[in-house]
Amino acid sequence: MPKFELAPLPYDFAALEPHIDTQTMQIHHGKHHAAYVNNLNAALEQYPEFFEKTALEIIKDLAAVPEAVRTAVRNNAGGHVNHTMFWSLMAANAGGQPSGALADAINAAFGSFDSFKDQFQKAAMGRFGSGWAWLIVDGGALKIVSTPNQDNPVMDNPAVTPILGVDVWEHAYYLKYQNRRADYLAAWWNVVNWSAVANLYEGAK
Ligand code: MN3
Repeated sequence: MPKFELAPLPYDFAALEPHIDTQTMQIHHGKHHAAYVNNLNAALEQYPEFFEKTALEIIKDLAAVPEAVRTAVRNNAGGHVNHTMFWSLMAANAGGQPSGALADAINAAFGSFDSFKDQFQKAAMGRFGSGWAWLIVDGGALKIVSTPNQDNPVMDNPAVTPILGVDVWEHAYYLKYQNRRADYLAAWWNVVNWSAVANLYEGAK
């Protein structure tokens, strides 16, 4: 069975400058994400039947994972899913605002795009320690949630679909922003790839 693999970053390490710096992207992808993939493969070595599943399928049904490796799989399959998604949700020359059905849904759910940004940023700032903030589709409705560690909203409810997520682990921002998570988040909006978010939204509806 093929093991899990680290896909190349879908753009140059410098593509998100000056908002996300090159060295952070190199270490975040080449060291942190790579470690999640390697640790996931190591955890599942004795249970190769799980290599027939996708990482997303695995984290949607962690109860099926043997207890001896369940925490390692939760953390590392979660890390693999979360980071693979995170890279795809950023791009060079991105940012701005969503359009079309996604913009309409955000306005309907949160009042306005600016109000959505405020609420999303609050969720990201309010996550104590390491974790993520997410925009998810839950039963057709848009909701903002946050998770600790490398947890993903599908671990609690496999029926939801995350369509946007931001990594608020210090490894995502410390080299450039040190302890200033708010500054990182303010810059991060400039690299959000709204067309990728809209595609996930269309698929989730
Ligand atoms: Mn990370």
